[in-house]
Amino acid sequence: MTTTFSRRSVLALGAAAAALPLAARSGRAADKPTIRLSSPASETDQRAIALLQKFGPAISGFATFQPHWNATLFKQGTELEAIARGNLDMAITSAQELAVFMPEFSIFSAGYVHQSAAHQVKVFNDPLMAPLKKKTEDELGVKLLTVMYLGRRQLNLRKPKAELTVMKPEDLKGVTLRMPGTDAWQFLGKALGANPVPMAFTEIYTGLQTGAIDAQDNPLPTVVDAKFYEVTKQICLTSHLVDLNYLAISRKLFDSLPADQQAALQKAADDAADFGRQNQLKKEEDLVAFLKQKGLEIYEPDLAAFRSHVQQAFQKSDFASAWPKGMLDKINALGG
Ligand code: KDO
Repeated sequence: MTTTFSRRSVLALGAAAAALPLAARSGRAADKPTIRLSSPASETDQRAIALLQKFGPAISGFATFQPHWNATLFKQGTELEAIARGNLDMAITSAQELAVFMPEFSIFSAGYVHQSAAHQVKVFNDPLMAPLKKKTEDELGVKLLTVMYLGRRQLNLRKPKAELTVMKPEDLKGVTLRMPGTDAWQFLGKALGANPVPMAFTEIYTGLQTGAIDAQDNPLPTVVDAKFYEVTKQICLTSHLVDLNYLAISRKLFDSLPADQQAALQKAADDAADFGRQNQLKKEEDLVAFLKQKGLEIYEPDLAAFRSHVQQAFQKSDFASAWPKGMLDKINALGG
């Protein structure tokens, strides 16, 4: 079951939570706060490893990092609301979840916009992001610390290639493709040519195993980490979204820290993101061979057909009308 929440209710909560004294919000000891993060990712995901090995130790002098993986603390898609309410301190959020409150973030859910991990970093650090970051802080009470590389999303299907070969969007007609629950995600699934259905990340394995869904679209490192290769037969390398997450923190918590601790926490976030990015990029290279050894058929479709189909769908969509004028051109210019 995918949980969503109304924009208005959470924005109102954001203002309320910002008024609460920090200790009351988190129940933390006044001296060394415990910073709780909730994520649907597993503890062996490269983003988790990076936070455990780099972020936690780097802030341990002044805060205790307490991550909760596999959506065990908050369901996927409810973390931003939890931070806005003052019930959670950090999350690994996404442009698609932010787009629920600020439609302009949907520009990063449009297929084939970001070209690479390096492009993501350039865009996140470019002045074009300033209004989006400010709006996220002002309206949600959430500070976007840094951009994390999730990987290139690929089509991962239950059926073997002999039964279903996906070369162009038309081949996905009638294929039930699980996508995360927000509108922007569902639209991407539709833009690919499939029949998108909402399902929480933690339910994908069973969905593939039982046939409730025909396919999912996570990057190769996730296919391995979540063992989706055990219940699927092929991967069609659409690379339809060079996907990212944002490491997010309660603005109230961040602002409560003295300047030196704010700087240390920011550096810890950036260092962890860099560490995770390099490891995730290496895994993406290495895992094609691993997955072929596991018996999966891996092939490239007609990328031009997918790119034009997806880009045209987004350009004509209501999402595009929410994108700040000229922003797509600026993003493209940063891609080189
Ligand atoms: C997913 O649900 O497919 C997704 O990849 C969406 C991402 O934004 C992120 O939430 C991710 O799941 C989780 O971190 C699990 O890897």
